[in-house]
Amino acid sequence: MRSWPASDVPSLPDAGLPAAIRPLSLHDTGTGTTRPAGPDGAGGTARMYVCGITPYDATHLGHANTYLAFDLVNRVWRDSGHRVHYVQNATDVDDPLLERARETGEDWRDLADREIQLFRDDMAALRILPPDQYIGAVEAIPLVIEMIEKLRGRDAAYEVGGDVYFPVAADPAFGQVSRLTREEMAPLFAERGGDPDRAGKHDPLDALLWMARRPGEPGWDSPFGEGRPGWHVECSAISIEYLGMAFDVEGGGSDLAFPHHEMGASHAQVATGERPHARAYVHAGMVGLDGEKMSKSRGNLVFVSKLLRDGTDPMAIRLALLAHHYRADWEWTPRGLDEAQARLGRWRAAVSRASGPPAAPVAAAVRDHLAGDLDTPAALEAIDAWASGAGADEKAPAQVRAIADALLGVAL
Ligand code: 5CA
Ligand code: ZN
Repeated sequence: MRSWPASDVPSLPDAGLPAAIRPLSLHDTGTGTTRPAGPDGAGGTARMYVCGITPYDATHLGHANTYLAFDLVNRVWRDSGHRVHYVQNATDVDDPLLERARETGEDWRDLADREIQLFRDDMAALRILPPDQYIGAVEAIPLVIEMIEKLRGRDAAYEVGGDVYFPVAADPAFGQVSRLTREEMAPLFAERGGDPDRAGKHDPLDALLWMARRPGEPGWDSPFGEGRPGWHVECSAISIEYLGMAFDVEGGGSDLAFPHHEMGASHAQVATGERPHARAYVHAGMVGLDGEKMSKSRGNLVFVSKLLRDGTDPMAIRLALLAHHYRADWEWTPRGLDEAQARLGRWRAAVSRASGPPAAPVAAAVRDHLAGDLDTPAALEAIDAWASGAGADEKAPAQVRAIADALLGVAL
């Protein structure tokens, strides 16, 4: 599918600032530790897969927060001299999308196309850098079929009433992404799209790979009958097709650690006989509203497109999100947006001055904070401190503008 337009990323050395030194460290759910993420050594291409939307409703601030976290990963890697190979999917055929289309009487394809376009527009407005490959589940069906064939060849697929399942027992490393006990897995599996009670499964946690066509639903031909892909195998197949195994970061919100990233890793590891699927599994916190996680199914949403339509500056939205650490769970409030708007005003006024305090220490501080698991609240404070100080450096305002743009994606 088409991706979305990229905003320019200034080079800080071109702006007269020194090159970055400290490599990026990120918190990896798979080990529970914060450790270096990205290619070993200088240069080299960093490889990242981030799970995309299920396009049955507009982008809300929770989505925006998650994509923003991985946009920072992208920017910090680039600033360190890496090229970044970034892949994202869109789950453009799945139960919730088909359900919504049924409810409203719209064709599921039209619904998906419209919401994906809205998502592209929102991402471009928020200056979130686009993936190099933006791949829909429907266009990935041949890859999914190929992967299920590989799993079948390794005795890691079985049939229940025409549907095909993955036996979690096939992967000795199962559980190593989320590090949950089976007791902890069971309720999450049921809550997040799994079917633990389906009769005939070998293990309640076994995951659906291929769903035989249901009446009134779309289906595609395959060696295991007409049907459509399961959810986890979609991301598993797309990620290894475009990035290979052992790519640097697989990302998403914390609700994807289990079962989604766990199952995707097991599918990939069993299908290829290699491991790991990703070198780090990185998860952003959940943004809530009125005491509950913002979610399409709960309907407690603040849409990016609505804020933009109402005249909110997209850079204020970006700053409101950056004011929280990406791994924190937090609540969206109108006050947070007002504070971000005020901060944006202060920063804009400061970079419009004829001079200011030197920018090199600001670059060092912002880089340092971001390199340590994306500590954006501290990075924002470093720019606040510069903006509230006075100085005679005439190059500094343009340099701080470049720092905010390159590292934080905030256009001043
Ligand atoms: N299509 C799948 C991934 S393959 C999916 O989870 N789609 S989604 O539209 O439900 O979510 C897209 C991304 O936004 C996921 O990474 C999810 O973890 C994240 N997300 C969803 N709700 C929130 C929220 N309230 N706060 C933060 N991130 C969220
Ligand atoms: Zn995914």
